Order: sequence, then C-alpha cells, then structure tokens
Amino acid sequence: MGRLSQAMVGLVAALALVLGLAPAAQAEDGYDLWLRYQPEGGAVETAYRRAVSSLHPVGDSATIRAATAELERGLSSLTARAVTTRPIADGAVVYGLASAPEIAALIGQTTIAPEGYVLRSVRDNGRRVTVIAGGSDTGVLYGAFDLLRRMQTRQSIDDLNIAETPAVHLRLLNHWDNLDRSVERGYAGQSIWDWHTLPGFTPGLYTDYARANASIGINGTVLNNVNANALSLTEPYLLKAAALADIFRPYGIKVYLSARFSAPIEIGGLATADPLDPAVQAWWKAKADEIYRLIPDFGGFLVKANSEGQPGPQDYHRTHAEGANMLADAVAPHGGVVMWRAFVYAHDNPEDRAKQAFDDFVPLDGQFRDNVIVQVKNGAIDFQPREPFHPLFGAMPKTPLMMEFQITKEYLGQATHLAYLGPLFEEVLRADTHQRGPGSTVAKVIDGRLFNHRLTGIAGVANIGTDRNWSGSDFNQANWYVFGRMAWDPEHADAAAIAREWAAMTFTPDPRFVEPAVGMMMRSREAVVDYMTPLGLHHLMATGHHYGPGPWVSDLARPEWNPAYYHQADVAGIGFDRTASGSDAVSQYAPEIARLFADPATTPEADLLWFHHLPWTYRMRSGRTLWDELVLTYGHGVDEVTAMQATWASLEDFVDRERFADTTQLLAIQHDEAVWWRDASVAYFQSRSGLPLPAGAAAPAHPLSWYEALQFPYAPGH
Ligand code: BDP
Repeated sequence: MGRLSQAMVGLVAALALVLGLAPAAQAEDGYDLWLRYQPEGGAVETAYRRAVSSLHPVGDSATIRAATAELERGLSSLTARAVTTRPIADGAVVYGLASAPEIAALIGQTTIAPEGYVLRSVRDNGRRVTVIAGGSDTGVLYGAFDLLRRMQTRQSIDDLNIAETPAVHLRLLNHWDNLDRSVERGYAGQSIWDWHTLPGFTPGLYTDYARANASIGINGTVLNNVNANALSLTEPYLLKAAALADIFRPYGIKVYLSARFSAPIEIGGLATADPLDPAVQAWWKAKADEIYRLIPDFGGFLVKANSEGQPGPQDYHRTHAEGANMLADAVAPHGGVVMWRAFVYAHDNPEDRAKQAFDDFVPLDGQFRDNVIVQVKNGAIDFQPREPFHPLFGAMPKTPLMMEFQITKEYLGQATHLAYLGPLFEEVLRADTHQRGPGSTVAKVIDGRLFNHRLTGIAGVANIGTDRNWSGSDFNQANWYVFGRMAWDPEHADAAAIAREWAAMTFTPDPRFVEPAVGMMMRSREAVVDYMTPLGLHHLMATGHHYGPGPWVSDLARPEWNPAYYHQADVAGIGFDRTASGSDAVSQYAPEIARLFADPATTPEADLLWFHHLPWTYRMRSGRTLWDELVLTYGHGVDEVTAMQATWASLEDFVDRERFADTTQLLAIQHDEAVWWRDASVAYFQSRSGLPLPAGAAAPAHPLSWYEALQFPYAPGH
C-alpha cells in the first residue's frame, strides 16, 4: 500500500471513530465470541469509570483468580484504562464468598445457593462499592460475568441489587467428538480436543473454551461422542481427559465421558458386558475408581445404549434400568451421575419410531437409582426444525428427566444457514404437558419442580470446532450462547431478550443494529421450517449427511430410514397419521393434549402433518387447500431469507468488514439453498399430488430428476 493510501486509511479510521462507527474499522474474526469488552467512548463509559475503578478480591482460589483475570481484562477494556487489584477504594469491585466476613458485612447475608450470587451496589464508609458475593467460588465467577454482561449491554451498574441462582443443576455441553478429531454432525472444523498432543500440550484455546462456557453458566462437558469408543476409558485417554479437567476446574466446569456399554469386553478382556454379571459390575467399579483417582471431580457417564446399533443391556435381555443402575452403582461412591439417553429405536421394532422411546422407558419409571437421570431429546424423532415436545416429558414422574437439545444444526441448515435456535428451545420449554394439570410445562419437568426432583439437567449437543470463530459462523455462536443462558433458568428464559444481549455483545450495543438484527434472528428458525419442512412435515433431509432435501428417498432397508416413511404422500394426501386410526402416538400424551392432537381442527397447524394424514384438498384456517398452503409456505420461507439478506445489507455500517462479508456470503448460500429446498420439495410433492401450483407460485427451476440426481459424498459431519 502506498503512503498516500495508508494516510487515507488512517483518516477514514479517525473519521469513523468520530462518527461512532469504530467497530466497522476494526478487524474481527469472531474468536472473542461475546466476550469482546469493547469500550463505548461516551457518557456510559464515563459512568462506568466512576463505578468500577479497582478490584478487591476477598479470599483466594484458582476460581477467584480466574474471576480477577476476567474482571481485569473486561473492566480495563470497557473503561479504557487499567483496572487492577487494590485495597478497597471508592469505585471498588469487592468479590468473594458470601460467607467471608468482609463480604457478609457488606451485604448482610451469608447464605447463597452454591452456584448462586448476589450483585449489589453498596456504601461502605462513604465509598461506593460493587459487591459480588457467591455461594461458592464458581458463584463469584458467574457474578463477575454478570457484571461484565451488564456493562457490555450498556446497562446502568450504579444501583445494582441482583440475586441469581441457576434453576437446573447440570448444564452441559455434549460433544459428539471422535478420537480421530472428526466430529459427528460437526460443521465447524475438527474437534477442538487434540487427543494426540494431550495431556502434554494444552493451548490457550482450552482456557478460552472454559471462559466462554462459564460466562453463560455451563458447568459440565461430555468430551466424547455418544457413539463412543471404549478407548476413551483406557488410562492414556483418561490422563488426557484429566488434563482438560484441570484446565476447566477453575471455571466450575466438570468433565464427563460417554461410556461404551461393551467396554468390559473391548478393553477389559471379559466375555460379556451383561450388567447383572458380577465380573462386569466389578470391572465398572474398578474403572470408576481409576477415573476418580485421576479426575477427583469427574461428573459421570453419558450412555447411548441399544440405539442405532450401539451395544446395551438389551443385548443380554436386561432393561435400560438394569444397565443404567450398574453404572450408577459404580460412580455413586464418588458422587457421580449417569445420564442414560432415551433416544432409542430399534431396527427390528415395527412400531412408529416416534413411539419407541416412550414404550421402552415409561414401564421403567421408578426403577432407576437416585443418581441416574434419563436424557430425552426435545422431540420424539430427532432434532427436526420443529417437533411437538417429547411425550416422555411429564410421563415418568418418579424419574428425573433431562433435556437434550442440539445446538449444532444437523437438520437446520448446518453451518451455513442463519437459524437462531432460541425460539425453538423456548417453544419446547414452555410447552404444557398437562401431566399435573395446566401449567405443567416441560421447563418445570426439567428444573425438577413438577415432581420434586433434586437431580436436574439440560444438555446441548455442541456446535464447537477448530474454526477460528468456533461455530462455523458468527451467528451460530448465538446458539451456543442461548443454550447456556436458557439452561440457567428454563422456565423464564426469553429468546428475544437473550438474542438482544448476544447481538449487543457480539457486534455492537447500538440499538440501530440490535433491533433489526434481533428481528432477523427471531424469524430465522421459522423461515427454515417453512422452506424445509412446513406444517408438521419432518425428516425429509437427504439420507446420511442430512444436507439438502431428499423427500423422494424410499429405497433404504428400514422403513424409518426413508423420508417417504415420514411424509406418506400419495395422490390422495400427505402426513403421518399418529391418531388412533394410525400409530396412535397421540395417546402417549396427557389426555388434554392427546385430545387436541387427535383432531386436525384442534391440532396447531404448525404440527398438522406430524399427527395427521390429510387430503390435499383439506381446508386450512386461511381458507386455502392444504396443497396450496404447502406450496405457498415453502415460498414464504424463501421470501423470509430474502428479507434477512436485505436486513443484513442495511447493517453494514455497524459491523466490521470481515464479519459483515462472512454473513453476507452465508446468507447468499442460505438463499440459494432455500430455493433449492423449495423447488425440490414442490417438484416432488407435485409428482405425488398431481395438482397445479397455486396462483403466484413459480414453477421449480429444474425437473424433479435433476434434484434427485444431486450427490454430496463429502458433505461434512457424517
Ligand atoms: C442423530 C444423528 C446421529 C446421532 C444420533 C444420536 O444423526 O449422528 O448419533 O442422533 O443422537 O441426530 O445418537
């Protein structure tokens, strides 16, 4: 670059600063996530300078030191001057355990729940002090992140009086990461766990992972894929996991492992993995003892058993409860838990796949040990763009159930589509199971209040990889963020408020950016539903990699592997009959809900074809026929993406060049793929219905055979 153009760049940057457009001039690559701590330069910053000018930790531990490091970094950056530890002065942030006398004297309260905290502005001998009091050191760290979040979103911190306690105990990421660093359903590069160089090499990436998770209250991580490799339980790999546990511990994050049920055979040299065999039980006890010697605060096991070919207790004619209890007994002396997955369907079970988990698990209610929690996906099929809530929620009152959401968007456009999952999570959590009368929401099942369970949990299948921006796109980071924030308090979490927070911290708090960006995020998931699987359709993605449409696939060995099994479209109509005349899956819901879902007239139209097979001429609430409505809804999904592109284009002045360009390109891909989804689906369903397109609907760009011929042998994540 010549001198003159360099001078021009400097001038432009200075001008941008004056105009308040500083972020646009600065290179960003997404690595800092929502922890960017950008100063604002105006009146708010001046107020912050007065309010938080120094740090005063009370007590010492690795966690308190982590809080100090984060506060130093965040407050120094946000107030554009060094904020360091000093004796208490005016503007001090004083933080430590609520039980410490110095803290208790400031807030007049000593008992706070273990991970909870109090954030309060107080006067101390005429000095203004901000106190962060934790029920544990981790609570203090969470309080520090809360203060930083308020400042990043430009809220006043002059008169704080906040008390927070997480409503759910286990708030975990599930990594579907393999030992060779491939990630099942991973779209953001390789696994961030470099098993080969662990335990010796531990780059700062691992600490930044822990910081990001602690900042949103995540307190555990399952390191390896549920389709588990028994090698993860051998000593060399346990030493590697222990190295990660050591890094995560100061951030309040425990390590968990997926356990392969047949490990006693594969790495233990036994002839069986029968959970009632004493030698098998002894092997798992010894294995648990070994793990806890290396990782004293090991969280426990996650298990996928007797599902999609994985080994499990049913191989020995034992129940899921017998399998789970055997592992539970092994970890119980150490305080560990077993998270036993309810995502089961068997290749030899002719029953509607949506019914199988319920059929297998409900009879086992009451048979699980106290330290077992059953992990249930949000819907009964598999992380679709929309599913009615899983009928197991509320149906096993004697067993704690935890939620499993998928953050990585296997079925919602993978890395490239902008789909904010907050509304999906919120919709499921707020759904009313009616299992104990009205108001028996899924959230209350999860947080333990509905049936008084103390063991509670929520898991999200991670979307994290080695990509510099962690998640494959900047907007995918929002899904990691909203998962953590909702896990903290599922009953009250608000998807739009969380999106606002995230957008302000990740890009800029300027409302001229935040409001349109959040509007776009809030509509984005519904757009995906519309252009992929509207009106209750599901599992129409191409087989295997699940990238792109494949509603025509009908030649695979098992019926439920075929998209055609799920839509059942023929010349007469479309949809899966789950009423009494069909699979009767509706009867798995509480009677009030079952009644609603049994009748097309009272079924929410968004779930219509999930529960009903209807004629193409069925009248929708709009007055249109089902066929016309279907085609127009596909088109509406595409229009929504066009609108998202326009919104994003209007925000250029508020976003740095790199991230602006990345999202622009990804939205263009999303638009192309939305058109592809719409056209392929309309072409296919028209081949079934034989009906003309409604007025205003464009014909697909290609004949059906063109879409059917597309192949993607190297699509990621498979
Ligand atoms: C499906 C995925 C598959 C997982 C499975 C599971 O396609 O890769 O192994 O769920 O959750 O969504 O076990």
